Amino acid sequence: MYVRAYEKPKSIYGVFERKPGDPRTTHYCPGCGHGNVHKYIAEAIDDLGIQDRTILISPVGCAVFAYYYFDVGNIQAAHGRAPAVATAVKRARPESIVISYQGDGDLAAIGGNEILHAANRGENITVFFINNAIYGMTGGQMAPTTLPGQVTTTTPMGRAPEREGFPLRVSELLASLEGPTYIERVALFDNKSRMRARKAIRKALQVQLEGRGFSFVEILSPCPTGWGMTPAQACEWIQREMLRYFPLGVFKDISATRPSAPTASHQGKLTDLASSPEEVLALLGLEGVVSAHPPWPHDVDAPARYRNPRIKIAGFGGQGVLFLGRLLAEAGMRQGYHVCWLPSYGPEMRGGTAHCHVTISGEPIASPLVSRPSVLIAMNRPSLERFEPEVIPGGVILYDSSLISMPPRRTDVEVLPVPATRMADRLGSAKAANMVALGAYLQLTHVLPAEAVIAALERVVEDRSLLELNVKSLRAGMEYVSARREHGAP
Ligand SMILES: Cc1ncc(C[n+]2csc(CCOP(=O)(O)OP(=O)(O)O)c2C)c(N)n1
Ligand code: SF4
Repeated sequence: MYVRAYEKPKSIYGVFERKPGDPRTTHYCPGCGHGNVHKYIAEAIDDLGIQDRTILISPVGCAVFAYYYFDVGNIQAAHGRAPAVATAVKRARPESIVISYQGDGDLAAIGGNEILHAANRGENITVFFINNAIYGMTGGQMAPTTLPGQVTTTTPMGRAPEREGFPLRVSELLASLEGPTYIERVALFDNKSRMRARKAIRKALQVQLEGRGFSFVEILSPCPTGWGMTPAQACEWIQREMLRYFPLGVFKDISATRPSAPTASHQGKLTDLASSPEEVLALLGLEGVVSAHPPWPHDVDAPARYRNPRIKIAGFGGQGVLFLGRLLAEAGMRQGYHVCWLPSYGPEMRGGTAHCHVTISGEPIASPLVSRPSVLIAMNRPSLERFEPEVIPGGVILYDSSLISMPPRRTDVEVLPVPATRMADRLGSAKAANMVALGAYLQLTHVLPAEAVIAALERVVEDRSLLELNVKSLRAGMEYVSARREHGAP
């Protein structure tokens, strides 16, 4: 009788689309530990019967292509951010099994902060940390885990602790926190150590499955290419050199005593809050003010070219550009649109630009970033100079002509100069220039009724005289555009 003694885990694809020429060979170098770890994770997923609900977050590093191998839900995170993404996924979908898969550059260098806080919060996620003491993908630079004396492309004379510090023992560091449940360091250098790694990987997933909190397995893993060794030499090097700095073992395991909480209260709460539009509105104090299920679009008055604007608002810090953006977004929300407001607190110089991104749309918004705005509201010259090139052809540039003497150079956009600061100054305070600009924008495009903005203003501006000044300035901006039109301007 034929008995199949060995079978590929179901959770690993049979062919790897990334390599059309040789779709059964991985992109990893011969002898690389990533392959072993992939196999052990996939076996554990199969054994635990969690393939349909596993979501693997792959890092930036050699494992960036993990999604070509794992037949599970996959997300690829920005460098070092996998624990943050894993946190979000787990909290949004507590029933899923979430794996953060990271190298030592990704986890211990650029992502050092992320892992510390995810562990400290005791997120019910599993992190597999591939410590190969080097940045493999980028050609063998020093990592935080590089050994003293180890030669890398950035430490050609060997890592000197007095210059580059000591290797970071991440497992020991995390085990000192209260948050984590299970932390173990394993290695891949012979069959016995590999079987130990396999067991630890399985246990870590089991801990998560039972809802017992943060589980973490550090795997000392060969990188023959980065180390300039054969696969066999790399295994010997782990045993001979790495174990001296990175002793194996369980550094923390309270899985037997930590209560099982599949929807731990701190995770459940967020999910509950976000679970219905009504609850989101209640959270914002807008229940009864905005319909949770409005019909849209409302912008029947707006000419087609102005609809669904993607807006960038920029000016000096203190000109109220972030507030202007928030107000627009809230007014849009009151009208039943999908909206997004993203402030940018860049490392601007004093006197430079502060800006925000606002999207108002009849459709769900994929990205909060507005890199090609259809509307630019520029409140000072540096902002105009910086963002004018980004505006899409046919877009709108509205600028404060009392502060910007050089008009935009673009001829393929609609330009609206508004002496916002001067007008606001005459009305009582130059600080209300943002409202003049907003009024002008609304009157030009009709994307939102002024009443929606005034309702939003009433909610956030408590001081009566300030509210009056803001409303007056908004109306002045609207009248300015109407008057221009009467004088023949578009
Ligand atoms: C923001 C950012 N900074 C730097 C890089 C370059 N980069 C790509 S992978 C990597 C390090 C990868 O090393 P490691 O996490 O140890 O994974 P390995 O490749 O060894 O598996 C770096 C620095 C990048 N892609 N993005
Ligand atoms: S460079 Fe190192 S970590 Fe990357 S695939 Fe090759 S052996 Fe593996």
